[in-house]
Amino acid sequence: MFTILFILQHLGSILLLIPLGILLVKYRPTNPRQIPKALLNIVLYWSAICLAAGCIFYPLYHWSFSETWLAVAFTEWIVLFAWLVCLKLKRLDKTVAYWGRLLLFPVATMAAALGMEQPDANGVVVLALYALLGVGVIALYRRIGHLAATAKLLLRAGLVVFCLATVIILVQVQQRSSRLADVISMNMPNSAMNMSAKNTVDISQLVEPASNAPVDSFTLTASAQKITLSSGISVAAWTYGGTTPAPTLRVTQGHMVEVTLVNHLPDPTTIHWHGIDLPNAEDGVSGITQDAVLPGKSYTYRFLAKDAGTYWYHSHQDANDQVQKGLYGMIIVEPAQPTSAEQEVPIAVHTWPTAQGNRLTLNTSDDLEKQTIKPGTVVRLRVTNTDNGTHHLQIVGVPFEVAALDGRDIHSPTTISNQQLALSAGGRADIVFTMPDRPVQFMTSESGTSQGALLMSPSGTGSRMTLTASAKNIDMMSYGKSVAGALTIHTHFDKAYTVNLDQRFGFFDESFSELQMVNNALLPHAKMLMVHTGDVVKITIHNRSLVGHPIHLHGHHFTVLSHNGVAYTGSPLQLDSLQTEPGDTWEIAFTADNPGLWMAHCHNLAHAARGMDLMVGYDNVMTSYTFGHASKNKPE
Ligand SMILES: [Cu+2]
Repeated sequence: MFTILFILQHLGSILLLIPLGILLVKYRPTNPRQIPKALLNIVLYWSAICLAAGCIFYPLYHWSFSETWLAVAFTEWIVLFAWLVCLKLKRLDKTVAYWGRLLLFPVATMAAALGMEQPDANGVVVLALYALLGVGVIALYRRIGHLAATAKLLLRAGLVVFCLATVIILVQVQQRSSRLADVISMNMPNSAMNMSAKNTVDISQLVEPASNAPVDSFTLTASAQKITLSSGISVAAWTYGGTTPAPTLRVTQGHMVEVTLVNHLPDPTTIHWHGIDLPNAEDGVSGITQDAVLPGKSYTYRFLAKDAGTYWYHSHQDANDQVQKGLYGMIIVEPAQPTSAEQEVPIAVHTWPTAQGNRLTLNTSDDLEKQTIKPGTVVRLRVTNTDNGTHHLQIVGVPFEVAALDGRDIHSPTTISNQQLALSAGGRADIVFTMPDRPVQFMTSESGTSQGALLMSPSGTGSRMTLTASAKNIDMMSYGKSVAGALTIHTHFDKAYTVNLDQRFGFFDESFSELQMVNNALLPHAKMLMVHTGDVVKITIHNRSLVGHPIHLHGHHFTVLSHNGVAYTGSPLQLDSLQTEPGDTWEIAFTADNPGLWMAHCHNLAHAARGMDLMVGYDNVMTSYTFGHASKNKPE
C-alpha cells in the first residue's frame, strides 16, 4: 500500500510535464510579438492544471485525515472551483474572465504554497491582501476602461509588472516567514506539554546522582590544528585534544566518566556522547540541554558508564560544520569483566574535503594502512561512521561476525562472508574475526581503489586487495537469534507515533534549499512526541522522500520491530541510529526510561542543520536554555 502511494506521489509530479508539453505546442508563438501572450496563457493554464492535480495528489501525499489536511484540501478545492467558474465566464464576458483568471493566478499560487505549509495567520493575511488588491485593480479598470487604446496598452504593461511583483512578493513572504525567531525555547511550541508549576523538572536537575564509583577522568582541549593525512595531504581541522579523530577514551563499565572540555576554538562548541544513554543534562545539545561552551571557557560532563560497547562523541553545536571539521572521537566502554583476549582496532570512518577532492579516511589514513597481527588472534574492529551518508563495510579474506551494533551485542551472530554491512551515519559496528595466516583487508565500498583501507597481515606487508563488487548487504533483520522478552510487533504499546519524512523545495531560516521535512515541519515546529516515564512507545517511520535519512534518537536505544511490514526474525537490533531509505517504512519501539527532552533527528547533519529535527519530551520536563538568532547556541 505504502509503496503504491509513494510511486503515485512522484508519478504525479512527472505526469504534470505532459500537459505542459501540450500547452507549449498549443500556444506556441508564431512571431516574437506573440511571446508575452503565449507565456501568459501557458502559465495560467498550467497553474490551473497543477492546482487540479494538487487537489488529487495532496490527499495522497498527506494521507492522514488531520485538521490541517482538511483545511488545506478545502482551500485548494475552493480555489479550483473559482478557477472553473472563471473559465466558464469566458463565454459571458471576455473581459471579466480574463481578469478573473489573472487575479486568481496569484491566489491559486498562494493556495498551492499554503497547501505545502501549515495554513497559519500569516497565510490568511496574505490571502486577504490579494483579495483587496484584486478589488482595487478591477475598480481601476472600470474607471479607465473607456479610455483610448494607449491606456489599455499601459494597463497591459502594468499587468506584466503586477504578475512579476506578485511572484517576488510571494517569494519574499515565504522567505521572511521562514526566519527562525531570535529566542527559541523547546518548551514553547508544545502546548501538549503537561507542565504544572509544582512538579516541573528543569533539565539542569537531570544529572548523574552522586556515587562512590571509581572515576575515569579526561580533559579535552578543543583547538584548530593542521592535520596531515597519511597520503601527505593536509587539512585545516578542528580537534579535541589536538588530533582528529580525538583520543579514543577507554572507560570501564560501572565507572564514573568525567570529561572537561576546554574551548580554545574561535567558536562556541559542546560534546554530545552519541549512543550513551546518560542523564539529559549531560547530552551536550546546545540550546536544549546546555549553553554552548564559549571560546576560552570550559565545561565538565559527568556520567556513569552503564553499558559496555562502542560509542563516539562529537560536537552538537553547529554540528554539520564542526563534525565535518574534525570534532569527533570514539569512546569505548569496556565490560566490567572482560570476557576474552581480543585485539581491538578502533576505526573512525570520515570523509575529508581536500584540495585534491574528497578523501575517505580510516582514522587519519586516507590510503592503504598496514598492520601486523599474529595468526589466531581474535580481532575486534570497532567501526564508527562519522559521515553524513551510509558506509558499506567489507572484510575481504576472512569470514567474520557482526558482534554488536550501536554498542549493543547481537545475540548469537553467525559467521558470514562475501557480504557487506550497511552502517548508518552515526552508527557503530563491532566486527569480530579470527586472524588467518594470510592478509585480511577492511574497507568500505565507498573507499574506491586508492583511499582509506586497512590491510592486516601476519608480516605487516602485502598489497591492496580488491573490493567484492557483488557483495550484498547483510540482512540484519534476520541475522542472529531472537531473545525471549525482547520488544516485538506483538508487544503492548502505551503510545504509538508516526514520523513522516518528506522533501520539497522552500525556505528554512530565509535561505532557499531542498527542505527535508519531519512530520511536515522543520525545527522547532515539529510537534514534540510526548511520553510518560515507563511508557513503551512505538514509532512508525515512513521515508516518503527521494533520499535516505539516518534517524538518531538521543538518550535511548530503540528496538527495530519491522521493515516494510516484515517483522524481525533474528537478534533484536537495539540501535540509536537507523538508516531509512526512500520508500521505507520502519517500526521501532523503546521504553521511556530516561526523563528529559531528547532530540530525534536526521544524522545526515546537513539535513539536521536545515530543520530535520524532532524532540521526544517527557511530561513535566522543561529547559531554560534557548537558541535562535539572539543566542550563540546552534543545536544543529
Ligand atoms: Cu535526512
